[in-house]
Amino acid sequence: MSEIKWETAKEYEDITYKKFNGVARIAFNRPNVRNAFRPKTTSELLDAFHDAHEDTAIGVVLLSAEGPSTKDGVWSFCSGGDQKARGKEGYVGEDGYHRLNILEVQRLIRFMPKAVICVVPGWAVGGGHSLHVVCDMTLASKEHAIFKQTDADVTSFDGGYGSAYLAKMVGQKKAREIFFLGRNYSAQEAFEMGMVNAVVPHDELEATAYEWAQEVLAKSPISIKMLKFAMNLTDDGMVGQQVFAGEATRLAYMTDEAKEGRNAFLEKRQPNFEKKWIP
Ligand code: S0N
Repeated sequence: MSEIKWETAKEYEDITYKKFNGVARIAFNRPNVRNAFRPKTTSELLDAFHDAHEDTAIGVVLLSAEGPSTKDGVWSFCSGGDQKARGKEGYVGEDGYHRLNILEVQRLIRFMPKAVICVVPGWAVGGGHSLHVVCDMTLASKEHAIFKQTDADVTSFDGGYGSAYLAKMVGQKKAREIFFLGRNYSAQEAFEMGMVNAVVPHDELEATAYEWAQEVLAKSPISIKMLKFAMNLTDDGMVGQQVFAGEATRLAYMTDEAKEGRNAFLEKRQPNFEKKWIP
């Protein structure tokens, strides 16, 4: 495997954003608060994910974290919503308004037509745990990753993908245990539950994530996109159908039939579809 030479794509305060060789790496960068997210963090995540979404040179996104904490050397992926940014009405931004924009980040990950791999170097807690759930695949540090749900401890709970989709992933009983008891789970335990794809020695985590990304990049982009949307569809209801069907329409545009429909309208004539009802 050739050397990874990340190049900064854009400077932010709460995250880092780099790209190299078809891969974008978006990483939390508040390690001294276990990478908790505040509204500024989520706004930056939205901006970076939008960029990765639009960049046709990017096929895979790694969602990771910088670290460890300079205070105590502890590694974290993300500890969820910043409890210091929580006001009476929720997580309050610098403009004084409360926001729930981590859910928009989740939706971007979910509907992005590219694979998103979550790279968990340490604590994945609360809303940080939910982010790993919504990513397409998760790789976890063997030594440092710990999975934990504290939502019910702090009355800041994810009733969407973080819980309901987790239950689809690990089963109803296990998901309820995770949320109702709030225990710590090691990378190996998370792997055995089916919510982690691989447990990787910490020193090899980043390189392994990059290798997985390169494997995905070698596949057909349309297939990856359609497979992701197909697997989302059954859990996403009409929105899942809309996302999948949008891609079907895009593919239909490429047929002679679609060109005839467009041309007939522009030329003010009846379309001639040649009536081939191909089964
Ligand atoms: C992560 C934990 C388990 C780590 O424990 P450890 O290693 O003992 O470290 P600590 O000493 O506790 O922490 C070190 C320093 O980091 C600060 N810190 C840690 N987590 C947070 C945090 N989430 N917010 C603010 N600060 C944090 C500590 O204060 C400490 O700082 P210093 O050194 O100054 O004392 C442990 O830290 C832990 O349990 N953390 C809290 C985890 C938590 O409860 N998170 C919130 C859970 N809820 C959500 O995330 C909801 C997500 C959400 O936003 C949402 C969901 C659904 C719908 C809408 C929304 C929405 O957007 O509102």
